[in-house]
Amino acid sequence: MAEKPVTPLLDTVHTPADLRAMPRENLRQLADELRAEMIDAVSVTGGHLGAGLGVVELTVALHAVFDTPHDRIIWDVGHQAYPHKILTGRRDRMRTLRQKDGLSGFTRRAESEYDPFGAGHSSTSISAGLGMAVASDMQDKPRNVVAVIGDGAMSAGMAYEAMNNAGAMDARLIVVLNDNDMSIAPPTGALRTYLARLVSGPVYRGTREAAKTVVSKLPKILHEPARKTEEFARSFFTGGTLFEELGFYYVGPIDGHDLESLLPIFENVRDAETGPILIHLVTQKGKGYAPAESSADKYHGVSKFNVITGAQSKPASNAPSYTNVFAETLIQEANEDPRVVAVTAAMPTGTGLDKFAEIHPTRIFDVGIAEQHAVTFAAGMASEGMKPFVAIYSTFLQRAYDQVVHDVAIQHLPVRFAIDRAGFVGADGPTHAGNYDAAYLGAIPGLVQMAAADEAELRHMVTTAAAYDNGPIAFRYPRGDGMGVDMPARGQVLPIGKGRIVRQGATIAILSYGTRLGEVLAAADKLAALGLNPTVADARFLKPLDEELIARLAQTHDVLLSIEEGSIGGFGSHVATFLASNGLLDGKLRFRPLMIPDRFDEHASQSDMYAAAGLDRAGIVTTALTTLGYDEAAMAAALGKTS
Ligand SMILES: Cc1ncc(C[n+]2csc(CCOP(=O)(O)OP(=O)(O)O)c2C)c(N)n1
Repeated sequence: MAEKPVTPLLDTVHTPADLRAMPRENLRQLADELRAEMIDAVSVTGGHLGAGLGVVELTVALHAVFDTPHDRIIWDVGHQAYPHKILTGRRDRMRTLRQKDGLSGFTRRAESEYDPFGAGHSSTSISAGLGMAVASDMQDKPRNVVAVIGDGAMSAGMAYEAMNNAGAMDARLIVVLNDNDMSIAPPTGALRTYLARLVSGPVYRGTREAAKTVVSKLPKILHEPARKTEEFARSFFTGGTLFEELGFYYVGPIDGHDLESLLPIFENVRDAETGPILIHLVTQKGKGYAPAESSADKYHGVSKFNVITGAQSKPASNAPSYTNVFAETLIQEANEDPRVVAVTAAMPTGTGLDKFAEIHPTRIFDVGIAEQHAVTFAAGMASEGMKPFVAIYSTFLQRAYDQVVHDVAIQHLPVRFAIDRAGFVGADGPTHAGNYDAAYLGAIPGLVQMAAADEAELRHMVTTAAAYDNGPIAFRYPRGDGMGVDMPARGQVLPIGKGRIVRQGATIAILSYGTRLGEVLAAADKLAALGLNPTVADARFLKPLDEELIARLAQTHDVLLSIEEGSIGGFGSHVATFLASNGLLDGKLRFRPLMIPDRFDEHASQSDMYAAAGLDRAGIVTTALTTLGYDEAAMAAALGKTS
């Protein structure tokens, strides 16, 4: 007789309550199925893989022991939450991850009641968890709050601000330190060494006998079951002094893939009446998937891939990425000037500085996830005559705003800001949007701001920044590949505050700031086919504005459009202020700024986002024609002629 097919356990888990009803001995198999499901889903969508693989057992154990969603689990960054999504009613949508209208790649309050706090940027979980724990106390709604934070995220100041606060309070907060000895790249810094020392201590290797000797040392405050749990006892043997000094009970280090350890420890911690507790788990990023385990970045972020071979698909492009052009040009500058140094906040690969490190290993500083420190550290170097380039994504530089103002700009220190991933970032969604840098930096006096129209311009801007010593200078460039333009062998120093005319026409002028220039030129072709031949200019600088150029465009055209890949408050706002303040809007000129709409855009492809924002060629043509006074019928007739 044929054997009855066995239903996978994962198929029976619709919510964590189903998992809690399961016999404990089934959880190992459930974890294996969860891991396989996650690999399969991410192979279809791409996304964050390694971090999620490393927390499969942790995710199962947390949902098995804690009463979610009443108990709160906060995933720091949120990129490791895919297994959590699968177990919390989102399995059927996993293959929509990071796509338009699909699941977010991070935790998100609007997406599920099991996501009590959204994230994307790192090191916020302990603060949020402490706030929740205090709120439940004040509202007399007892619940457990668990913050899961990685060793990489633990390098950020905010985590210590939160621990310092929590340790002095009696709040019932459980922090799980997920120590996989990886950030995106291998972590750097003294904390890493400290954690490694804890992990290599006698207890982690340790014997049952050693554990037993410390049972008597357990704090009385713990409930009786905890005293009997050998795993719990072991933890106190090792120490974890740093965390204890900060007022936490320290439990660990513990094998984070061993469900038989995790389950009783979480139970004990759940039932113990202590103040804040930190559980130190040792896990492996990419666990259980050979291609991930053996790769250098443990498959932190992947494109679609073949599950059998692990080979990732990359869209073909002949143009170099902006990131590579930045890195290559910075290497050229550093070859000639020993004062050029580079700073990254835990993103050596993402910023291209890993290439710089190959050539100039002593002149790159990976400071960990510590954007604030990165900026002030660079300010310190600049104050001593070095030429620091701080390469940070637009979204992460938000963290260091005060440092840019207070430590760099007020002191006129020549720190160079290389702002990568400026503009729409696509699949990462609103937490990672690079929309705001032009606006937030534009408010700062004396900070020179440039945006590259293409990869050749980026090369010139890196060279310009290297040569500029009069104060801070920033240049922004987008995610992705360049336009495929001819690359100059070496960058040229651009005149500060000067734009350029790219195409001379009449009636309509389009003033572009940054990489929308390509679309502007395509729109100009389309308008030319209608008998309108617009002037196209590349502003290059937001600050100082090329006032002479803008005044000329305003005085010699009927319509002036500005365009940028940034929010309100950015380039268009500066142009509008200049025009209005100088009476240039008092006559016949019609001015329209094109920018990213004032809303948080959900994740989608970059091209969908341009279209939705009206920043593609069709959107530019439509704005130009409506501003000229075309009504819908006239526009349809005109566009019909060209299509
Ligand atoms: C403020 C901030 N800077 C940089 C990043 C980019 N980033 C995302 S995950 C990550 C590494 C996190 O390492 P860890 O906390 O150890 O988690 P793991 O991926 O190893 O599980 C970094 C640097 C971020 N999300 N937030």
